[in-house]
Order: sequence, then structure tokens, then C-alpha cells
Amino acid sequence: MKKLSPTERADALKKLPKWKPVAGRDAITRKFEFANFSEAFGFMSRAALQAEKMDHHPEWFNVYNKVEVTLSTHDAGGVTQKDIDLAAAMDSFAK
Ligand code: H2B
Repeated sequence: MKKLSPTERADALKKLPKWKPVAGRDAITRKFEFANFSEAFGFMSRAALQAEKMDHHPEWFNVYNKVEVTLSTHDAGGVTQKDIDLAAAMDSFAK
């Protein structure tokens, strides 16, 4: 997996308007908010199964109804197409 160039990354993020670049690091992040813990954990369960299928795993932090997700490809040292694909899948699970 090759890191996306700044232009490729900016282009890909146009389709993921809720995902933002992380300051000082080649990664993207989004805060999800749900009605309650059950909804948040349901989302995390679906995201976890997708992550396993892709062999690509999120950094995330959950408190009650909020889930903060950071995506980066550790093997590549930055954002790759895998991060974009997992971000899009997470967006679809949060709908
Ligand atoms: N997840 C993420 N986010 N980045 C990686 O580089 C990565 C991963 N590598 N999940 C995978 C697992 C690798 O360690 C295994 C051995 O395939």
C-alpha cells in the first residue's frame, strides 16, 4: 500500500467531508455521535468486523455515545486507499 500524495488525499477527502486531516501527523479523523452507548457499540461492532475483513484496523476511543476514530496505515506511515475505504465503510455504518 502506497501513501496517498497530498493531492490524492485532498481529492479522496472531498467524498468524506466529515473526515479531517490530523495536525502534525499523516492520518484522518472523525468524531461520531450516537443516541446512546448501545448504538455506539453497535457501530463499533460492524466497524470491527469490517476492519478484520480488510486486515486494516482503526485507532479509536469510545465514551458512552461518542466514538473518535483515527485512521492511518501504520505499515506505510500515512494515509492510504485502505484508510479511505474504511472511512467510507464507517460512514455507511453510522447512517
Ligand atoms: N491496520 C492499520 N491501520 N495499519 C496497518 O498498517 C495495519 C493494520 N497492518 N492492521 C496490518 C494489521 C498488519 O499488521 C497485519 C500483519 O496484516
